[in-house]
Amino acid sequence: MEGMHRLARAIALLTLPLAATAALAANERGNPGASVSGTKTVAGSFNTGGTVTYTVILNNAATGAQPDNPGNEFTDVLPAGLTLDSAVATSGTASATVATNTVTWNGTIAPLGGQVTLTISATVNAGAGTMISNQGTISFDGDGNGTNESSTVTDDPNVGGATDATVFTSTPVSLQSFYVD
Ligand SMILES: [Ca+2]
Ligand SMILES: [Ca+2]
Repeated sequence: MEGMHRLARAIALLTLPLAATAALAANERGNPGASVSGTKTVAGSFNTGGTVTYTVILNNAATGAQPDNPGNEFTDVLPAGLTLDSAVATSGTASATVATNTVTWNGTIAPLGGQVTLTISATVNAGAGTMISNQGTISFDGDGNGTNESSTVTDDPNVGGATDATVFTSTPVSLQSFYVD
């Protein structure tokens, strides 16, 4: 019996510090994780040769901050009917790689409703009547461990679903005055 007690105590002495160490590690990590979603709208001149502006708003609804982790937190490859001109952001770093028609963003987003707004400008190069559909990809750290393991896509808030692409149809140049009036 005495031997059993000693064994039990030895195991307890071994196990307790391990549990304490694990709890400490979780505390030190400290980030409960982010949950980032994004909306994307488009405005401008939809005729061939016209300039359109996409507004992307990234929002972090969770209690954990989104850190600037390895890799892009946002990526948007514009479709062939558009030529990328520029991209800017209200915080972090937006990059416009014209050669690949790709916008990327890196940065942090505060918890509980923190936002960053990206403004992307592009020129319509498709002929009239072309449906131009575009959706950005968001990468975020849902478990707060320093890597972006989670992803979602942007949503057009003017369309009913949760993750709708943002779509417009290019118009003939001659119709522009009609639409402006
Ligand atoms: Ca990053
Ligand atoms: Ca993670």
